[in-house]
Amino acid sequence: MRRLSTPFLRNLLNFCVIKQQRISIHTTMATSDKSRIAVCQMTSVADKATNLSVVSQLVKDASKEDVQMMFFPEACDFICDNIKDTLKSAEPLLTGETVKAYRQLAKDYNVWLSMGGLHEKNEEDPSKLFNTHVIISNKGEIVQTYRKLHLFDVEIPEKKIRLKESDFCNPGSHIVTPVESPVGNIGLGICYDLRFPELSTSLSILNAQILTYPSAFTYTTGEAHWHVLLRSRAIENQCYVIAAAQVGNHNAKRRSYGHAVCIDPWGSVLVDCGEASPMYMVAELVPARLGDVRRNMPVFQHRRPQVYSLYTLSLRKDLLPEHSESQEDVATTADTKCPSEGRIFGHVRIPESCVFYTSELTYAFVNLRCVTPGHVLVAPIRLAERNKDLTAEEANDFYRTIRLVQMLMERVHQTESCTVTIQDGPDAGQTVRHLHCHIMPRKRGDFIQNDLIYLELAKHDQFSSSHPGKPPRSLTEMETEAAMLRQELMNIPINPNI
Ligand code: AMW
Repeated sequence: MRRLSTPFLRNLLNFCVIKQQRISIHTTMATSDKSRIAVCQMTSVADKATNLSVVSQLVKDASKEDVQMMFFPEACDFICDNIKDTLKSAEPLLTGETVKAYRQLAKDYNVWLSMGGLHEKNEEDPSKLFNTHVIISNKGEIVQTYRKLHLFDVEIPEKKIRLKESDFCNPGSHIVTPVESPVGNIGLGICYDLRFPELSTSLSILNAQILTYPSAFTYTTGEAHWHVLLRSRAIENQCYVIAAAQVGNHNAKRRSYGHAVCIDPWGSVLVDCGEASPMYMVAELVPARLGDVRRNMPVFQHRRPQVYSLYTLSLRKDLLPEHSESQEDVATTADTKCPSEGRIFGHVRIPESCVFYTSELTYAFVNLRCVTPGHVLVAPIRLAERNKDLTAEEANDFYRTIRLVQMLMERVHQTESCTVTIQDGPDAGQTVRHLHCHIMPRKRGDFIQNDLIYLELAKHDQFSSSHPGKPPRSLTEMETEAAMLRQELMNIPINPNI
């Protein structure tokens, strides 16, 4: 007979006692003004089939409670006790069986799912995977993916903690736009990311209403920091925070803290799964609650983006000047104040300090909002709105400059690929009525599907009440990048073919 303590049997037995709780928070609101979510907790093991059966059962049970979305923890696909098995068990997201099964569950039970960080197989580099959070709609479509930016590389010898995620994982390279879901706009993070307020603040500036941190927090750090950090992220960003969690012993080496929670924008813990497993709890999210908290304490209106750049994409931080009083005077973003001097770019002017190359008829400058690090723009000096408006000489010069700048960016960013694109006309996404070419350095696998860059390009400077676009960079950051590019340009050998 198999011992009952094997993870497989333990999980099966636990199903008999899945605990559930309905929490009703703002009973005065009409039902349509609320949405319902379930936050889940489980104890993943090395066996994928076992974990999938736990996930399936949780989805089946919680879907009876009229929830629109369910949140599962990091590593809900599996947790192995060694790197070799971890790499072997990883699957590509688009073709892997595990995500396929999650997509089917979402469809079958008509529920949105937040899954992972999952172990995403990196087909380009089998020695390292990505830790990827996947959002699946109730139609079974993958609507967003986010690769963990901050890897958990921590060693506390006296507490016998050693987890080095970077041994087998590559970090993601960008923040992704919050997902518009039936329960609100969801900003994506994963576990250790919750320690970095830069990420959550960037997401809330991008109009996240919910911050998610699917986690597998270690017991020791969880006991000390879990609730306080999550409540802080909720309070400072005035967002709901939903953090699904792993709990208990996964193997002889690893134990997770649990306490999957949903926290409201005032910082109150609405539900807490404690240390039970598997487990889910239902919470109601009330949009009006967000409005009340944000109105009564308008911290986002009080922020000083001129003083600190939140979306720090600067390439050479070592070149950033020391802070001085005078910097505050000049540190303004190019679209909030329009300098009277500089190059015309549609309705704004680009300060000379942000221009890094000028030819006879064309100029190149750094971007206010970058889709990828090193996203720069090339435009004709004369205000020509469309491609067809260029003279033959301008067109020649424009294209020659594009080629030169692409060469420069590939050199600086050590890549051989760039997305080079013109959105020509409003229906093609042009927002600035002055012809310009986007040059975006690319890295292998930087987007889960290569063409998703176009989705981010479409969104990065689209403003609406529900979507404010990416936060602008500070003038200091842009000037620093432009100065560096000017310098690098001098190192490019003159190519007579350009
Ligand atoms: W379009 O959507 O018109 O193809 O792209 C406009 C681009 O211009 C965006 O990438 C946006 O970030 C950039 N941009 C807008 N205003 C400025 C500015 N003042 N300085 C630099 N880049 C800007």
